Amino acid sequence: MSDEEELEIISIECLKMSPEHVTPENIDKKVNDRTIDRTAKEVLKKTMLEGVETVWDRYDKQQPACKYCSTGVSCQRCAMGPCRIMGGDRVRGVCGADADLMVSRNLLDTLATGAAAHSDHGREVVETLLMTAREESPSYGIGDPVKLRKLAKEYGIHASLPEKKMAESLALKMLDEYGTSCGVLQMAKRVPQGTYDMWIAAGVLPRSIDREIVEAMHRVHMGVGADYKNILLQGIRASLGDGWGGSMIGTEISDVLFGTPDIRRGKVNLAVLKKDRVNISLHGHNPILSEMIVKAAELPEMKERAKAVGAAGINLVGLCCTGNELLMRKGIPQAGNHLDQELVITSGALEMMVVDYQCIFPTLTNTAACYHTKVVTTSPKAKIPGAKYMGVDPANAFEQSKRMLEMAIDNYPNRNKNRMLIPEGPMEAMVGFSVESISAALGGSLKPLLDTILSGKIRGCVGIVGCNNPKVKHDQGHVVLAQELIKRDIIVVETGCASIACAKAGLMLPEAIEGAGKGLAEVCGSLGIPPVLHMGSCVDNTRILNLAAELANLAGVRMDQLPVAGAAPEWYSPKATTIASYFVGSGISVMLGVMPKITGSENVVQLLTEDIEGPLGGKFWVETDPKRAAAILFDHIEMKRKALNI
Ligand code: BF8
Repeated sequence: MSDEEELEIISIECLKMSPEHVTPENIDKKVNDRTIDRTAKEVLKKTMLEGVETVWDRYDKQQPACKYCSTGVSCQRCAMGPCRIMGGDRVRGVCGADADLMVSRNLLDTLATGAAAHSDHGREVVETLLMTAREESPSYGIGDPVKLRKLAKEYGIHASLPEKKMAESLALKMLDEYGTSCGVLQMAKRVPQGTYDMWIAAGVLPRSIDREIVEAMHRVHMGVGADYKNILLQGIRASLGDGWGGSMIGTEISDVLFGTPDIRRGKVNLAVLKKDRVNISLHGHNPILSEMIVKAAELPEMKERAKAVGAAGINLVGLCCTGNELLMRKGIPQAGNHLDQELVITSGALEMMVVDYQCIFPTLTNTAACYHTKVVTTSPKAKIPGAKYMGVDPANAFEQSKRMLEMAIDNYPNRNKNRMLIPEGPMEAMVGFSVESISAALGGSLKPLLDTILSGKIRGCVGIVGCNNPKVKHDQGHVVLAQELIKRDIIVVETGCASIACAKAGLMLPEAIEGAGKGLAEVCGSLGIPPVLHMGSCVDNTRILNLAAELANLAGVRMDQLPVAGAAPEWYSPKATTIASYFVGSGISVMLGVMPKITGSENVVQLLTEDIEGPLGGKFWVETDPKRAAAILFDHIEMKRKALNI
């Protein structure tokens, strides 16, 4: 396969909305209905005036949504169908599947998709470690040798091995966990014994990472099983295999390669784009490439080249989870979250968007075709018509990064300054809250955090995670929920697009304690930290798992006994479904702000919102109003406190 090609570049057109789409009378209302982000509003208004289509327009065009698909009672799995459950005498598909079976199989499919996406990302990270250890990828190194040694010890690797040998051995042992030969995931043993025992009793202890995903895909085949409960338990098992396996490997080994994040300051929102610089956005998920682009942008020859085309330099900005990885480790500015990705282009100020995979709109090249922006895809898994494909692997990543930067710089003179709008005023945020940096800030242990929870100054902790979804006003679900929780003395930890939303809203500054309750404000004030902590990208939800596991181990309780919960107010992706399920499977109940496609089966709803709590300790709630969601989460935390007598 060629590592470089242009794909159907001439057929890509700028997608336009019809001129009646907006009028001077309705435009401000439309913009205000779509987002709460000040900088996104400015650029969105310009975009709408220019008639360039965005995700919100496509969402509107899809309404009304199909009621069978929305409730999970349509099935596309085999050639006897497609089928729908329509009521009356049409309550089974051609094969005989009823609503419970259709809904549970569809959900298992989604959970397996999410687990596959995250875990495959983790595999690429650990393969990079293997190549680095074998000196096959000279641009990479060991960024955190302490973490390498700690993980090596956990995996039973001898401490006397030289660093590269140790890294090779660790990488091979982790890669083995993707297959089936070990039959157990090492990092799953980080949970308290009581939680581990619950997994065994419920039959959800993951045996390997890939195996659970493959078995899930086996089970969604027609005629394999007809018991919705048994089908959904496999969804939990595959999700746990991702959370305590594939995703956790992604986080831990990214730290080994690039360094474990430290607390630092960064800037967020669309105002991080710069008028006089070559703007390049790094979008997607895996830090393997973006770290090399950051390194290449430091080269004097790149700075000289930028000057030669009249630019003051190169301005790298992050988007989505790649952006979170770079913000946490390097302080690279973060331009925005999921629903900002088109706006970065429609600002008219972006020379290049480099993407790897996941959460990348397939129409980004259409958006780019309305401006001068070049889109570069880099993974053989993720080619997009109209983008330039420049295949990247750990051996060539640095060289390819240099070539991408040169192309972006050479594109700077093509910018039409008359069509450019960069909002003023980036927001500052304090970021980099890994478990290690939190522990270091507390003097080397999480015990002080546990003590403040036990004393009641902090009532508990909620992880707000996940995406944006045009069904929810952009960022509002995250921001309002976080504000309501900190008011109630609940500390909030965040990842993914949720963390970007709250950073943009100023909740990740120490001054945000002004909106917090007295106890939380006192604790965060004394430490000089915000009440809402940025813990990283979506794979970094495993940092939240580790935080909870360490607190539970310190307190001597199971995970489900902790006064903690999760929330995904604006989730859209299969990965978010998997994350929510590994939280629930780990005993941490989760609040969803968007209804999953399950309401076609009362039994599935009953299982996920009530019955699952018995064997696993966690369950789901769905509440679209973030204020009501905060009240439910607070009650849950108080109930957990009462049960612990604290
Ligand atoms: O993995 S939060 S929209 S960018 S899926 Fe995607 Fe959702 Fe954002 Fe990162 Ni996570």
